[in-house]
Amino acid sequence: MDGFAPTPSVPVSPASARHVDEYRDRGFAVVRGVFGPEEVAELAAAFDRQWEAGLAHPRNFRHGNLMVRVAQDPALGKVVAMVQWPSYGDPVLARYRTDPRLLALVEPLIGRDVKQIINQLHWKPAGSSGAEFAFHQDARFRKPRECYRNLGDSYVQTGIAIDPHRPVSGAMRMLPGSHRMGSLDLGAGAVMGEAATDEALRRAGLDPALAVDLELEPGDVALWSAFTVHGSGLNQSERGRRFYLNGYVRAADCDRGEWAWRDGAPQPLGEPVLVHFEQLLERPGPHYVDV
Ligand SMILES: O=C(O)CCC(=O)C(=O)O
Repeated sequence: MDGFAPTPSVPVSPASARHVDEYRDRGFAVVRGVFGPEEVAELAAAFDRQWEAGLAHPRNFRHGNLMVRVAQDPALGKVVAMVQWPSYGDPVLARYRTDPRLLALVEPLIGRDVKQIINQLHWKPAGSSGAEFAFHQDARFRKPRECYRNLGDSYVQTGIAIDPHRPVSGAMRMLPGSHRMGSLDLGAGAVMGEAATDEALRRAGLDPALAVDLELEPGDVALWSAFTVHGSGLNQSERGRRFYLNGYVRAADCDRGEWAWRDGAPQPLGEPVLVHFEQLLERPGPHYVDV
């Protein structure tokens, strides 16, 4: 596979310096036009391949760290809600997970020795009445706790917009400044498939009026921290909303995850290592899962 030569240090441009300030100040940032239209089309085609492959499964499917979540959407019937770690089997998605432009965005925050603990595709098909995410902090899902140190500043989530993200298409909603509030009680229930309600924010002591819509164009990259409160609503537009998420962590602060860059050099995926699937070593083969 190409693209795995060591990457020279990417200088922090004024645009990326701005994203660092914004990220530290608000707990999230957007960098515009990181990927061009041809690259977005290449990623969109990869999403479509994963969708087709996912629909072939009657139930949730796991093979190693690859996890395909299929769901019965009340309006659309069977849909692929999300795929985790498609990059083991898809060279296009694998190439983007270690793209030097993503390193340039995260390096000022977490350095050049970086592991990856999220590699995930999200779909919100047009007309879906099930694809939504309750307000949450990603920190809740970084388990076992002792494997993740200094979560507040060692971990950066990124999302590449494949389609326009607008309030009407189920854009993310972010709570500026919530990244400084530590772990908040936003409930312990499911996040995927649950509504992002003002009530949940109020219960956690947050003012819903302060929530910000994260509007993205295809090719834009959003970044947010493990404690930034966020959620997203239904896609009520006429077009699907796809989002490619890659979550990175300073390697010294994490005992889990796949290497993404060592001293800035991209690291290909090989045999899967422990990320979130605790039975990886006992049950590495393909199987169906009831979640
Ligand atoms: O795709 C979305 O809108 C939600 C993403 C999200 O909340 C997450 O990955 O934590």
